[in-house]
Amino acid sequence: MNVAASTPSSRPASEQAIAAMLDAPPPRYEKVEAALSPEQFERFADLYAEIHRNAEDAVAGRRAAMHDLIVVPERGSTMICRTEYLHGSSPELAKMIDGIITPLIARFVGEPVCLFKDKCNEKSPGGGAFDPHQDIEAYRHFSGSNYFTAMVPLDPCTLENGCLQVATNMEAVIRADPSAVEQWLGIEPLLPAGKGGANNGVIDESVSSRLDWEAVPMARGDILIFDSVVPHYSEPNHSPHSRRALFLTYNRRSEGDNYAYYYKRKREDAGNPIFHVATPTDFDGAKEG
Ligand SMILES: O=C(O)CCC(=O)C(=O)O
Ligand SMILES: [Fe+2]
Repeated sequence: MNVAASTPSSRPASEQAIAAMLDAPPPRYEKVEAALSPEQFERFADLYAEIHRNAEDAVAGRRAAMHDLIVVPERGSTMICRTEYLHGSSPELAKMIDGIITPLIARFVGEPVCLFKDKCNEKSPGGGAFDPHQDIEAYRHFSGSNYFTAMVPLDPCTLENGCLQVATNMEAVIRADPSAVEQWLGIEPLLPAGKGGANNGVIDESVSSRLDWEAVPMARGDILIFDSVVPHYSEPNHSPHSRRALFLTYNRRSEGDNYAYYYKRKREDAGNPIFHVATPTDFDGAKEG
């Protein structure tokens, strides 16, 4: 991947712009309770159940996955831990995403947005922990300066099954100790993190230990919007049931429509560490993201 030098996020920001951001950080996450009506929630759940059945058939070799759906099984098993390219695979789900999720993200960002990537993390019992990371680590090689994700749980997210935990004090930590930032991507801070291998993208303990974390339990119909800079992690699923959640990630429309390009690059170069950030399954010895 050879596009980093030309991305907007690689241009340096002025010290004043960085100081202004640290003084008045943008809202980096927002939980919208009951964002979906019960009918809308059921429709998302039914459409995803169909995708899941198709993914199971593909893993069992009964048929090819529909429309280039990406299916990631647990290592050494036929259990599915993640599916991707949902919008590209299911016109019905695409309609729901475009009609309901895209306007929510555009309101949060304050301008029109484009879908960048999408997936469902199925988070099986006993597994699925994500170490502390910033999603921008995986996306900064593309043209967006920031990215915004809607987490749409298909099962309630609880402390027991590994709900998301988000950092609440990143800017305060940086103000107290500017050396906590490894690199500025425009005005966005990239924290020091593992490079390559199993810890790729995992925020160094020296910084993550100073972050305060807020657990975000969620009910059916709630949506969590979070940007790609806010550090987050999740614990393993200690419940006996899967914790499925859709993650629909957008960038500002003014920064390009990269969904097709992202998946083209990912399919061509699936072993590249930029696609494997702080995530719980193995792929060619690296983690799969
Ligand atoms: O599924 C989770 O609990 C966290 C997912 C996440 O942070 C990611 O996929 O980047
Ligand atoms: Fe993440």
